[in-house]
Amino acid sequence: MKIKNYINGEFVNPILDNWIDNYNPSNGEIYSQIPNSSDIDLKNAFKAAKNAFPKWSETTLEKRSQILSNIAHLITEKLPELAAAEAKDNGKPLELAKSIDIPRAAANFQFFANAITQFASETHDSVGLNAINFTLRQPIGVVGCISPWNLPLYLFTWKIAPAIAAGNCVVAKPSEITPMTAFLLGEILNEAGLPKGVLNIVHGSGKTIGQAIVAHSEIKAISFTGGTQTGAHIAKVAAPMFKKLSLELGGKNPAIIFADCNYDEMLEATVRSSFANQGQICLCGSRIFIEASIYQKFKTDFITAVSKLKVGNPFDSTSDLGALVSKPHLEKVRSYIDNAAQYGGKVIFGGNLVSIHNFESGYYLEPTIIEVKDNSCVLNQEEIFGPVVTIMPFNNENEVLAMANDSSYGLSATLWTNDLKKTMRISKQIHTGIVWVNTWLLRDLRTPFGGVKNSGVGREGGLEALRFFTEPKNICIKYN
Ligand code: TXE
Repeated sequence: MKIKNYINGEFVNPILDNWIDNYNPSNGEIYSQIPNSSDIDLKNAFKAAKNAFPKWSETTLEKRSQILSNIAHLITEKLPELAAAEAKDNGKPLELAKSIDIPRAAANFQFFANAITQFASETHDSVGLNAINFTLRQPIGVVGCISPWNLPLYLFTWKIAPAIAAGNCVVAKPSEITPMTAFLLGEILNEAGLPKGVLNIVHGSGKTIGQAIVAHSEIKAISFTGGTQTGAHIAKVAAPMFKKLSLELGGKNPAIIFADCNYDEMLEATVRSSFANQGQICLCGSRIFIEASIYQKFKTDFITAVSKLKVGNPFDSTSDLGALVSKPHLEKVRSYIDNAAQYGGKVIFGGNLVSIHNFESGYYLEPTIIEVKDNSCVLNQEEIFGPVVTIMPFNNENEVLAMANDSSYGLSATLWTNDLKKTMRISKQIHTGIVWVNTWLLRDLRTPFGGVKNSGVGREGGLEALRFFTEPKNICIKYN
């Protein structure tokens, strides 16, 4: 099967007829091909977007909102088909795709369908000067959206929905590792009545078509989610052109567990925050710090709980963990486990490949717990991005705060305590963009989302996303 580019509302082959193999991680087989798009394909996609912009940017908010709502409804209608495609393409459990990925993709469109009707701008009355200022929030024009493989449709739509809601036209590129649901979205866009050219989807490798989108002189804003190194490279290319940039990058998120927390809730959530989606979520808590007085108990209970997780083929409804996304990624994750001792860690649970009956060539790995002694070790400093967490004890609040902040990343933190003062002190002092207290991954789409330090720049979510995808213009009128 061949996936096609979606340009100007039509499905087209790459002009140079170059293709990339697409793997099914659950069994290691090539099951489709995707366009290895070139500059020529980008030229066509850009042209379609540019042509569509004057009309789309002047389309009423009600009409835009209606179309986004249509898209949301169609995604919901086609949930079984989209979830199955996501599980096959990514390796994640089908149940997870059904309950999280696809519903969230629909929610992204529905949220911004509503949000755009409430997006207002400011006026400033220059009292005593007989002048009034008002600020327009105008769409930027053609913008670029580049998304990763861990939550394919979920993150792709998280960018696209606010971009088009705000009146922009888009050239978007999903990850070449998980292109399928973005491809299926094209059909939905047509059915929903999105005018031709408003959203164009080009497939291919980051180094060619991704790079070309970022380097395109007339694509004025880039929203990117992916690895920190790629983000740094994108910033380097885009900065001299003064593009607007929103970069959502990696994380090495601390989970801080105090003895005074609600223990059972914490344990259940910590298992999820460690291993959901095979640990391939930028928000997973991968450095777990436990107050010394409950460390031994936690260690025993955590191992017991994790040992109950089932690694299995993604289509088996009893699988808690599916396959990792690709062979190179599996190898990257394994190299941390294999070198754990050298890095000062001790694997206390898991660490082995798993062979699944009838899916023997898939990329399966046990959920893995490594005990470490020092937060400065490689295992606590580098993003592993797989089903691997570290645990270590701490003695007091200052010590754990210092360790939590001793990281080049700053995306999110999870805090488990029932002490309100401690909650406030730590939440204010921790260097992350997001803090969850007594919960994990509870998302309200109105809230700002993003990180500090090497976790990126800019915020998406709610009005922040609409601000990113618009350019403020102040108009000052003098009257006498
Ligand atoms: O991501 P890439 P990779 C982390 C995780 C993972 C590491 C590398 O640690 O192991 O990043 O993953 C496109 N110009 N995260 O290499 O390459 C690429 O085609 C423009 C965290 O798979 O950053 C894809 O569409 N685009 C993360 C997207 O960037 C380029 C999720 C992301 O891929 C490009 C994924 C270029 N030069 C990985 N090079 C998170 N924050 O959730 C690549 N791309």
